Amino acid sequence: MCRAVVRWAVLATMLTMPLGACAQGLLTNIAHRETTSLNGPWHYIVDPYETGYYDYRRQPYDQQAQPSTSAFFSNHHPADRQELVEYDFDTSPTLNVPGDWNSQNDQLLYYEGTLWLKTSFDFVAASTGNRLFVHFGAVNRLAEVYLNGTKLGVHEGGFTPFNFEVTGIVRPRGNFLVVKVDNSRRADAVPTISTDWWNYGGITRDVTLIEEPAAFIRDYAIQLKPGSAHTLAGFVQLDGAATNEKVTVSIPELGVEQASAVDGNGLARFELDAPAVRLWSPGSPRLYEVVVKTARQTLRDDIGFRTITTRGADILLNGKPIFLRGISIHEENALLGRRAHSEADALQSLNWARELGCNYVRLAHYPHNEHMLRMADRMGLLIWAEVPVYWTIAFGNPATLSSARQQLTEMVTRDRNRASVIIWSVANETPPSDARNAFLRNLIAHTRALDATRLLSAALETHAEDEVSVVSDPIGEQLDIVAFNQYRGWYGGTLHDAPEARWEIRSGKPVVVSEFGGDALQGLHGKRDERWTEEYQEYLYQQNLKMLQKIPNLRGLSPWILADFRSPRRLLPGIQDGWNRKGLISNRGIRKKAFFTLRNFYRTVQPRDD
Ligand code: GCB
Repeated sequence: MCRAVVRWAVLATMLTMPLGACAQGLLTNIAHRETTSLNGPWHYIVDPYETGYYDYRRQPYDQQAQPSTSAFFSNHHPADRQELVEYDFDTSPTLNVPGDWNSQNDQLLYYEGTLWLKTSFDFVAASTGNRLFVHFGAVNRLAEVYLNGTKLGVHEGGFTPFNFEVTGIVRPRGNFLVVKVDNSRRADAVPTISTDWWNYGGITRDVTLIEEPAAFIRDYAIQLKPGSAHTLAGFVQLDGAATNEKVTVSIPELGVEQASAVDGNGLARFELDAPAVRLWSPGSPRLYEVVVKTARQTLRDDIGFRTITTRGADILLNGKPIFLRGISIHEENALLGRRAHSEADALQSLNWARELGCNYVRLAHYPHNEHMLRMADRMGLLIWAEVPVYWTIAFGNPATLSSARQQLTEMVTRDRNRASVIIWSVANETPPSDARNAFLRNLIAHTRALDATRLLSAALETHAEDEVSVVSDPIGEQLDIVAFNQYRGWYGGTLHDAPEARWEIRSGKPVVVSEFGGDALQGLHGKRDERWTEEYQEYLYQQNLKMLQKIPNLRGLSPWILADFRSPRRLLPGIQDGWNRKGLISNRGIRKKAFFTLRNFYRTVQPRDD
């Protein structure tokens, strides 16, 4: 456990490591484990001056200092009426967890900094030998976690899960779990200081207490073996198991089962021949119950099997060429103006995408919550998943690279059993330079080592050469799909002659246009050359679609964006008012004219069997 005692000698090393290195081996498939939800109202204290470390007077990560009773995580109450204690969680207000703080209290709309949250719970384990873990779906951005005054560890990265073991710390009654959340933007973080989305702070996804046997199934992967349409291959990772402990993987519906023994690290690899397997696709999103079993535990999951490859300029799903009819989505409930976190939120976004005629969604610009991926598995939507390596992050900084690698690891570990995910994306609009190219090459190699079965991409940039739009990013060579963002008619270029525009894409690979679009205030009407009107946006879509269809290798689109979303960069009064208005659907849920333009286009390219 990454518990408190870290000496100064190693502190220097720690500073160059991602803070999240303190989080432990990730438990996956939380939905099907023995769990107790710690969601609900949590008491909170807003702490812009870091008073929670009061008279601790050292840097937050100096673990040598003894916690004083005045530190917030000690949750101390005065022993008598003499004692000075200047905080009290129990009489402080509450915020709902999961949930961002910005949308729950008007005074916190723009708040960036530290906020402490506390919940209390009683818990009696089902068996004394069992192990306990506390799991967070995501905390934006830097979380420091304490249980009953003991520091469990820290995690950095606002969109990926983490857990800490709490065996021996949980007691039957009166546990208090305190999380210091800091959402300050930082130049060396991923993402960095400047983004075009709201920096929602807080415990934005579920918090769960998990009870496991002494040796338990921590993680597993099962997919079609590359090159095969019926051999399933993967691994099971046990935690706390003795060498040779037996584990079986079965799919009862297919009548297949394979027993293996774990090695000294608790790892077992397996292969299963499943000749009767029916492949998952958007037209037929078939999921099978997969059962992973040891002598002490049975863990179930619903998993689909499909292949995703490329051949020349084609993207092949189960061996057949496919066109990705997509849309980009932020993790936001547009109608409520808050971070999305529930199944209902996921259903709203994905139903809108389906209404638009999509078979594919780009989950921008960071890993979304697991509901989105599981729902997409069930609905038959393909997914582009990405990490927030966005714009100009500190490419030369090793700690920034570690943070990006860690977020990729957590995303792939959580989602590699989801059939819907076909593309891992390592970056968005990152201007080429030696440092950036080396950074992305590192991420690409890392991602391929984590998962060799999916396609890799990144949203690249274009540049103009003699009136020709050129895509020639050297990173394209390392990717399976060359994707780029372009904003003809919004940030540059004219619309009337867009269909005649010349494009040069220096690659024979499949091309996906990962973004195009323009703002429209829903209900504002005018001529098609009047910015901010629905007619302007409609014309922009018409002309861009005509232009982009002429790109010979075009195999997909994910225009920007499904719904209006909050962004502090978007300030024009009466039009933007803190919202990026490039949505095809307004924040009141009303479809703009361009929604129907794109829907009609998708109808023309949709094959009959999909
Ligand atoms: C982009 C970014 C996206 C922005 C969008 C815009 O290129 O990738 O995050 O929100 O443009 O609206 O400018």
